[in-house]
Amino acid sequence: MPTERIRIALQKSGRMADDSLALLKACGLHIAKSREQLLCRIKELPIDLLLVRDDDIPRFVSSGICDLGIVGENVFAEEQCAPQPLSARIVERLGFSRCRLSIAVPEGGTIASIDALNQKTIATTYPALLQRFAKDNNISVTILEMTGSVEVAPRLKIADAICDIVASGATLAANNLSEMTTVLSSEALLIRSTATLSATKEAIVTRLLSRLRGVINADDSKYIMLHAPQEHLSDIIALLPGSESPTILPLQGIKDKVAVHAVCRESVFWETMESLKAAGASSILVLPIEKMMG
Ligand code: PRT
Ligand code: ZN
Repeated sequence: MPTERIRIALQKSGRMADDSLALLKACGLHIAKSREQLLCRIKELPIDLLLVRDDDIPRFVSSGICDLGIVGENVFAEEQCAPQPLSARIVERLGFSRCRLSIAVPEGGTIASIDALNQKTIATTYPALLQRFAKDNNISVTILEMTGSVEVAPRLKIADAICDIVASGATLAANNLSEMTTVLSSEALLIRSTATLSATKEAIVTRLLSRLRGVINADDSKYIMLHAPQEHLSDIIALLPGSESPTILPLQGIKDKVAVHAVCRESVFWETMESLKAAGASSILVLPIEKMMG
């Protein structure tokens, strides 16, 4: 009997495609991929990748065509906000493709508050999320549903405001629009179907998730090494951001100093290094961590 394999839905091309593949690669899934292929087989593990449009990913997962999917929170939340939500749930927040769904209004216009949006027309590709926002804010809006180029709607006088994805803000600025409020903060998500998987498939998912969490945690963590005078050791350890008990090692031929090694689970900023130096630390090294487990 052939071994059961799990199938993961990923964006084929677009803003999330490269980062989604890079994350899986960091988990040891090597993809001999030609972008034209719809289905890619992973050699090392019983996993196949289905490369599709991002909009189709939640449905592929909820219907069981795929067991997992990587999709933007904006796309997933819009589906879950619709009258008939899908049978899929979030397994892990992946930290890339960060953006926000925001309401933007013409610069220098008359709409300066959420209340002022009442009875106005708002163009969007996210009608369900916009409707929920209006309800939560006790306003009534006319939703003009568009499939793209939402930012041109106010200039065309077909809408008073827009509700669209913003990342750097450059698109809004180029269209003389200013961001008024955030409807949803978004990042890439790993989602799965709410249906029960076979024990074999569940074991593959568990193994992949453990690797994935290892990569995500490692991304936020740094390995820090420094020399510390014995007399200031406790002050220096207290300055290490988000570290568990550090390793203290003797230094050959030096009695009053030790080497301190620690995994810091938060970013190590220049300010932290300056404070460590001011507290007496020397030879401070901050190294990236590729993978973590346990
Ligand atoms: O072809 P397919 O349907 O798969 O892709 P798509 O064209 O629908 O989506 P794509 O590739 O543009 O984006 C995929 C996902 O990336 C989105 O669903 C978001 O989760 C996330 N993401 C991150 C963004 C952006 N940043 C982004 N800047 N999605 C869209 N934009 C667009 C936005 O619509 C607006 O037009 O970029 C413009 C705003 O960008 P700034 O930097 O000018 O503010
Ligand atoms: Zn899309």
